[in-house]
Amino acid sequence: MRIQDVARALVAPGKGILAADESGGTIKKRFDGIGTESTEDRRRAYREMLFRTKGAAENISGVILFDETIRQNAADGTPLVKLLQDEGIIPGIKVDKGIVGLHGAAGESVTEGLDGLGARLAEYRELGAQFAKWRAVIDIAGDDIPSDYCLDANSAALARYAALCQQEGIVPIVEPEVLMDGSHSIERCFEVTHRALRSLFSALLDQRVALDGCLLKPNMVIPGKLHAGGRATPDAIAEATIRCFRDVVPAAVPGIVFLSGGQSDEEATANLDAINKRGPHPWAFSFSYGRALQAPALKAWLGSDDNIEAGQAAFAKRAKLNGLATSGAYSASME
Ligand code: 5MM
Repeated sequence: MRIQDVARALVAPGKGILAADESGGTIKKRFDGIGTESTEDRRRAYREMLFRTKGAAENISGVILFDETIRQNAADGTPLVKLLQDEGIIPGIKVDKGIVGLHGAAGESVTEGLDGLGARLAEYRELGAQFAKWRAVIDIAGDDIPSDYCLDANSAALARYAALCQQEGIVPIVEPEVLMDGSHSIERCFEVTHRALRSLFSALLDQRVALDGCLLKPNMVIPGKLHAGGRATPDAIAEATIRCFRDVVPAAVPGIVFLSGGQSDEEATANLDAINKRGPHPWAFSFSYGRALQAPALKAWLGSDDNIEAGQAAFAKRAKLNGLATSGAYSASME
């Protein structure tokens, strides 16, 4: 398939992406939360549970994997990638190597992973990956950050990654995440997200990335977790998010797949739904959730093989409700 076709398939109506690419430290934190030791076997068992969920392909177009997972086999010896492919779910891979402090910019970070990336992408392609993901982290919990220097350094890395992906026939998902950490208002999130996206699209165009062959994975425009005014309504979030994206995201991009970023599972669904109730839009608005798709499944599974059906039911429910939210057809009464 051409990268343009893969990108469109990932945002087909009613479908979105499962981000299951937690690195070692992050999956340990998630497993700590349910009192489960993070061993290679438990990580395999957990992800196998998700990937074997019956009917998941109705609402899940693709799964972002971590390096360990793309090489792992299910308990019966079947490669986990094959479980997905047999259901018509597209395997993807996280290729960034995490964040490091940005030189000369206290409190700011840049994402690493460009060295040798072309060769790694070629190997991942052989292992079955058709799309990739790279996440930049933009912290705004301070008056003077983010600096333009930080935004531009991250945009340059995202664009270089995206260009390498397209060279290897892999769809790049570009993820500039403006964090929800802090007490900032929705207007401040709007201002920073606007700046981050302007910087990103300028870099993507400079590096000749074909916009119709990539997907954007951003935060919604939303107040900080500690904002004195509390949570904004789905309607307020939808209004600010759409206004921001209409201003700076070219219509050539086929899809915008949100991260959940610390929203609860129900909030993330309600907010996506509110955005799509205000459609039609120039792009498909869908999801690429990690925590908002997995939190109830983790709680139901609790690390035990006895709870696999309960874990799968919890995952299937979130996938279905988010699938409905891609067309504005969700309602809170379905919870
Ligand atoms: C699933 O979490 C992803 C990997 O995180 P680490 O590299 O920190 O281990 C993360 O990139 C994720 O894809 C996005 O942040 C979206 O996930 P959420 O949980 O915010 O929806």
